[in-house]
Amino acid sequence: MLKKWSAAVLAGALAVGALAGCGGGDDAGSSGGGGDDKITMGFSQVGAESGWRTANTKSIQESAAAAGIDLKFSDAQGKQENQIKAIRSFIAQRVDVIAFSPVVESGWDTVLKEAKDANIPVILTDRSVDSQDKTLYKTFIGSDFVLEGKKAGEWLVKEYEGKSDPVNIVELQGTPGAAPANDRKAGFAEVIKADPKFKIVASQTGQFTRTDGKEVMEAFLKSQPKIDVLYAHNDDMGLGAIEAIEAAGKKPGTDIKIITVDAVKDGMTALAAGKINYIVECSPLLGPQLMDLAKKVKAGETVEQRVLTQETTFTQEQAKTALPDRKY
Ligand code: GZL
Repeated sequence: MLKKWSAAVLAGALAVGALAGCGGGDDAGSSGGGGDDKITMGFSQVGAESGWRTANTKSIQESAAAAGIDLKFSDAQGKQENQIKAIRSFIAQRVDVIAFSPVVESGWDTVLKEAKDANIPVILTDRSVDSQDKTLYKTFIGSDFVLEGKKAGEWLVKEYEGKSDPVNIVELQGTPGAAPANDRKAGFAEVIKADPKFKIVASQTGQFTRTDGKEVMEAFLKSQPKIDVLYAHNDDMGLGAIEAIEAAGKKPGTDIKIITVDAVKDGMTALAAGKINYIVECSPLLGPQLMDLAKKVKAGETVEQRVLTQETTFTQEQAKTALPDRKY
């Protein structure tokens, strides 16, 4: 009898131990803790709206693989609600780190607080948020979009130095509410306001896409008696606008000077061909630095609150030289 009892107790103890181990294993596996060093990152991407975004996604996916980081990647198709859903799913999956490029600046505090309460660090990449509570994310790695807008304005001021005739500018804005759209607009306006000959006669979103950039430029060409300059917040909208300008029988880069931002290969090709006059670079190659930051954050190391990406500008001549080596 005693033997039967002890066997039953032993079997029960083993069963309980296994369950606990399984529960612990689940936690350990999903949270990456318990000696399992592999980091799991949940990444929510804006979408696939432009050549820049495609290059950015490639950089993140390739860098995660190279860093041995398990990447759960979600494409939000340009919708904030999809990003919020993805972040909540990452929290439920107990990933080690959440990273995302916020499609717009506002409306993130609630879900970022949920991540903080779940003790999952968040890294912002590419675009930032307007949350006042800086403890809601560990760091933001991306460009200075206001400076990019200023660089575009500074080129224009130099281009028209010494001239007094009015310069009519049309502007293709990025996605409404997105940090690059808000800031590139502000930086450009700040520089050109110094000289009253510069006038933005029309400004409208082209959603960072070629299709919308072309459609809006067609409307500008119909509504504006005289357009001297196009300032597009990214290459893709500028390339769409070039199609509209050529269809209207005008020469892009000559009849209408064009300034864009990004410096993706198609934009640089148009710049080298003289269809764009100046491009301000915005690097999408954020993957390697993001993975380094994720490892530091996971290891509990302190990281700088703001990591600024280094970038430059290109004239038509510089584009001809740079094109062969462009990575994106
Ligand atoms: C900028 C990035 C912008 C690019 C666009 O960092 O968020 O979004 O300039 C892209 O091409 O769509």
